[in-house]
Amino acid sequence: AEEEMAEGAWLLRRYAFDNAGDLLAQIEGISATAPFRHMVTPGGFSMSVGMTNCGPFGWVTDRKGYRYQKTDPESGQPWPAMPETFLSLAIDAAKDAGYADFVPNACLINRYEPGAKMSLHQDKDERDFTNPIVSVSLGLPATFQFGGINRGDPVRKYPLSHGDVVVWGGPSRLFYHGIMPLKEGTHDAAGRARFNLTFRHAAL
Ligand code: MD3
Ligand code: FE
Repeated sequence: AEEEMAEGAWLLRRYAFDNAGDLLAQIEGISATAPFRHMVTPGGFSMSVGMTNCGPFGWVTDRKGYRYQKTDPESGQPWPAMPETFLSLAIDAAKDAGYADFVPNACLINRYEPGAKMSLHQDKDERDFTNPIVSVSLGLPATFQFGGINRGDPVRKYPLSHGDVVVWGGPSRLFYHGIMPLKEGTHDAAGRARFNLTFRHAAL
């Protein structure tokens, strides 16, 4: 079942459902090497979402700004490798949504515990906005907010559940989006958390 949420944005419901157990086990392995941490924004606020990365590049924020880098600032080591299952899932989903040449080189892993949220923002730290972003939701459900190209555009809400995949390309690539505070709950496979993988092409 697929739905076009906006021009270029495809919601592939339950696309990753059968791989979810494997993806969660890989997240556990990655976070044993590169633990989830609450990064600080340039404005000095600690994010409520815990984050880590895998792949050649990782997204980080600190007082100096938002950027992609090859090493984990906590350890100075390269980020853990991107598992083959992550890479093939992202490539397959992008292809099914009409983006045939997408090969991600960065995977940000977000961990939401009840109460955690992500305020309305645009993803514009990448170099080439012709590449889509692929996102995979796992664990507890969340309410996703999806606006438009301007901050003041009307916002629609979508539930995102365990195994849902969204491919964001075309005009939607720069649309404002966010996640409402996670509701309390326990998921059978993921526990008291929601995980989101975002696959991107970070640098040329
Ligand atoms: C729409 N993450 O990491 S995934 C992020 O659920 C982020 O953790 C949210 O926004 C999360 O930047 C939302 C859905 C998503 C990801 C990237 C997008 C939606 C997007 C890029 C452009 C437009
Ligand atoms: Fe985002």
